[in-house]
Amino acid sequence: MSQPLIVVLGDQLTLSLPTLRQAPENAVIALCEVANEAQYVPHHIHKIGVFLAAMRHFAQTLREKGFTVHYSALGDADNTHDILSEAERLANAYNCDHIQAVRPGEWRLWHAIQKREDAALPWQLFEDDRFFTTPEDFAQWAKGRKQLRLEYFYREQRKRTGLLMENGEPAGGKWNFDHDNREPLPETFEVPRPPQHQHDALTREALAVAQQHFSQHMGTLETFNWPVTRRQALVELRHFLDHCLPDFGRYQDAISDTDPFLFHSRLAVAMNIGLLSPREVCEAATTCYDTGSAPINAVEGFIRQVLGWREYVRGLYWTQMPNYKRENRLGFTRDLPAFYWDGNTDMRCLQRAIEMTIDNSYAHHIQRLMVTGNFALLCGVKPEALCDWYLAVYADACEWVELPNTLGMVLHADGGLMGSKPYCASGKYIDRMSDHCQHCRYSPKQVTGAKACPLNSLYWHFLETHESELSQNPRMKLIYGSLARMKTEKRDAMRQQADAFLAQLDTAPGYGDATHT
Ligand code: DLZ
Repeated sequence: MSQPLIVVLGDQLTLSLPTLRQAPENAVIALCEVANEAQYVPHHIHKIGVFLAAMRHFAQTLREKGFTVHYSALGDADNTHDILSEAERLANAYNCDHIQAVRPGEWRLWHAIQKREDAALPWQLFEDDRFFTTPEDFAQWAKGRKQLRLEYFYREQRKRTGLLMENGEPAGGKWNFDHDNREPLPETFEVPRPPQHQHDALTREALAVAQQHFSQHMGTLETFNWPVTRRQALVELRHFLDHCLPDFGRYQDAISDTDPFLFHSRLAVAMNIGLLSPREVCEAATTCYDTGSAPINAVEGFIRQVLGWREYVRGLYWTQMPNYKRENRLGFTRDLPAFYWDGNTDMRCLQRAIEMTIDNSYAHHIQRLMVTGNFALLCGVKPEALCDWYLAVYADACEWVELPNTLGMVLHADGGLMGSKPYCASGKYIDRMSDHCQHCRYSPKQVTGAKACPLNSLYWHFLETHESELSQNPRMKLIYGSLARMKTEKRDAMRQQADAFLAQLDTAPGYGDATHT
C-alpha cells in the first residue's frame, strides 16, 4: 500500500493544508529544523525563534490530532541540515514510497524539488490554497498586460471575493481611500501596547536552541514577543481589530522616533507562517466596518494590503522568477552600508529604523520603503545585497513577499513592472511624516553644507544620475522640470555634496563586508 511522507515546511503551519486534509492513515508527517534554512541568509534571531517555536508547537498539535509525526530537531545527531535530503532520509527510514509537499514559499526550494523528478523517491507537489489566488490565477490576469498595476488586480479581487462590496459597488463609494491615509502623528499621541505573549516550556526550549546555535545573528531574544501558536495569533488579531484598526488608516504612513508599531497590525508573521489565514483576517476586518467599529479608510487600507498587495506580490514573484531576482535595471553597484547591521549612523531616521529592526525584527512598511529603502535607492545599493538584508532581518520576510517589495518597489530594479515610478524622497518627506529630524544633527531644510541632511543632495544626485532612464516617465516630469530649472552652480554644489557623502560611505569601516553573522 502506498505510504507518503508529508513534509510540512516552516511557513506551512496550517491544519487545513491540502496534504494534511487528504493524508492517508499511514502517512508520516515530517517537520524538519535544518541549519541551512537559518543560515542561507543570516536571519535575525527572532525570526529563527519564531520558526523553531511555531514548528515545535505545530508538531505537538498534529500529534494531538492523531497524526504520526517525525520532528527533526536541530540538535539531532543524524540531522542532514538540508530540507530535501532530510525529507528523503526520513522517507527511507519510515519505508515511505513517495514524498508530498505543498508549494514552498521560495522558488529556490520549489526548483530543487522539481529537479528531484527522476529521483528514486518521487516528490508530489500540491498547490498552496491558503491564498486568495494561485500563481496560475495571477498569470491569467497578467496575460497581455504591459504593466501589472496593483489597483486593477485589487479591484478584481474585491469583486471576486465580495469583500467590502455593497450591491456590486465598493463600500464607501470608492475603491481607494489612500488620500485619507497620510496624516503625520499629532504632537502627543497614545499607541496601544502590543499583547505580551507568554513563553511556555516549548517556546523557551525553542528559543534556547536558537540562542545555542545562532547567538551571533542580529538581535537578542530578551525582547522576543511574537505569536508562535494559533491561540497567540488569534490574540494578536483581536488586539489589532479592537485597538489599532480604527486609527490604522489615517496614520498608515506616519513614522515615529519612539514607537515601532504605532497602529500597524503585526499580523504578517502569523499569516506568513500559516497561523492565521488571510481570509479570516480580511473577514474580521470587514466586520469592523460593518459594525461601525472602524472607519472605511482604515478597513479599506488594510484590505488593500492583505487582499491586494500581498496576493499581488506573490503572483508577481511566481510568474517572474527566477529572472526577477537577477534584475538590476538602474545598474546599482554599491555594497550595503555596514550601519545597516548595527544602526551606527548619525542620520536619525536610519538609526531609529535600524535600531527598531534590531530590537524587534520588525519595521513598519513606511520605514522599510521610505527610510532604509529610500536611502538604499538614493545610494544605488545593489539589489542582491539589499534583498538579502530584508530577507534576513524581518521576522515576516519570506522571499515571495520580500523580493518584489525590495527589488521592485524599493529599488525600482524591475524597470517599473510593479511600480510606476521610484519611491525616492528627500529629507523634506521624512520631516513631514516623522519627528526624527528634531532629534537629528542634520537639517532637512539644508541641501549643502555640513549640517545638510544627506538625503537632500542624494535625492537630486539620484535624479541626475538616472535622468536617461527616468526623465521620460510621466510621473517624474514635474520633478525633472525642477531639476532642469536649477542653476548650474547649485546643481554642481549638490553633486559635490552627494559625491563626498558617497565616498565617505564607501570607506566606512565594515563597508562591503558581507559576513555579519
Ligand atoms: C526561515 C526558516 C528557518 C529559520 N528555519 C526553518 C527550518 O528549520 N525548517 C523549515 O522547514 N523552514 C525554515 N524556515 C523557512 C524556510 O526558510 C522557507 O522560507 C520555507 O521553508 C519555504 O517554504
